[in-house]
Amino acid sequence: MTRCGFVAIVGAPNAGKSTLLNRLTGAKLSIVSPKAQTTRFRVLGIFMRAQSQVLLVDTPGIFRPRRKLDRAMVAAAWTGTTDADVVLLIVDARTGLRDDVREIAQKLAQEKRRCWLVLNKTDLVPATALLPLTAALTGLASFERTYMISAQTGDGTEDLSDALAEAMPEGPYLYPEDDLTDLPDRLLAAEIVREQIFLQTHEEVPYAATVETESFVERRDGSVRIDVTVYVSRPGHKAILIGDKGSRIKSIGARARQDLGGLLDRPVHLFINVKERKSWDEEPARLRAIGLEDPGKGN
Ligand SMILES: Nc1nc2c(ncn2[C@@H]2O[C@H](COP(=O)(O)OP(=O)(O)OP(=O)(O)O)[C@@H](O)[C@H]2O)c(=O)[nH]1
Ligand SMILES: [Mg+2]
Repeated sequence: MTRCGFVAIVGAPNAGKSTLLNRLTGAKLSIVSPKAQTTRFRVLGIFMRAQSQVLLVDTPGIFRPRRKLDRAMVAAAWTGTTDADVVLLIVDARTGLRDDVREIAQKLAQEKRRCWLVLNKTDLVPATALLPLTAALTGLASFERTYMISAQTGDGTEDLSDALAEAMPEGPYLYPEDDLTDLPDRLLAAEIVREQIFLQTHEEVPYAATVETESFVERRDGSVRIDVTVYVSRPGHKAILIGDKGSRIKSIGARARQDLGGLLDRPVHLFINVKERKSWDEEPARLRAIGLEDPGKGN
């Protein structure tokens, strides 16, 4: 008898959710950066273990949203939990029990979700700090289980994946056994460019940018030509992204091309066009392009 189920990974921004998804699947499916609010939409990652297919859903960090884009991101995070058989609440053990973590735990408790607590980044804190943090968190919601891991080093993650595989309900596999994600290559390409923008620019610049793949053409020689557009919402950001004599955009393109070549397993020709587009983050079409739903009018 096979097992198959959904596991949602939720938590505050920067807790290490995407790092965990990549670790458990053994593939780089979701982009990671040291900056908060890197992930903008749900990313599915699939792993197989002992007759069990685990469908992991990485979600955007949950925070108090302001822009329409932010509201759509947080809505996507909560939607990610609705079909989940298990919700993993990931908490950064170094930053500990902040108000945002408290609010998320309380909301999960209210919704009576089957929830496991995962303390992450244990490589950054002394072991003695973990028990008091666990105690404080377990007072907020009833977690079925608690894991202490480092998504970065892999410490403790094997136990977690064994337990997830066992916890999945009986049923047929929903995806072919060697699938890793349902993310289309076009979206992956845009995300890899956005990851470099998060890694190579600062302050508001990465938050005021979005990336869309305009064309993705396989060539007869086995390579692929990818054209992407970066939209920036603020005047001045275009110049920052392009950099002195084009140096910044060249460096973003070079790293992204290298990563994409590895992920797609073939040579990549990448062309990046930067356009200024005021208020793209309020435009339903721009949100839809990255798989988000328009959250409607709000505060
Ligand atoms: N030292 C250490 N760093 C980690 C660990 N897990 C994640 N990180 C780092 O924490 C930062 C945030 O990781 P992400 O995986 O992007 O976090 P996230 O929760 O997906 O963040 P958002 O998508 O912004 O909500 C990155 O710099 C990671 O390299 C860990 O176990 N140990
Ligand atoms: Mg993320």
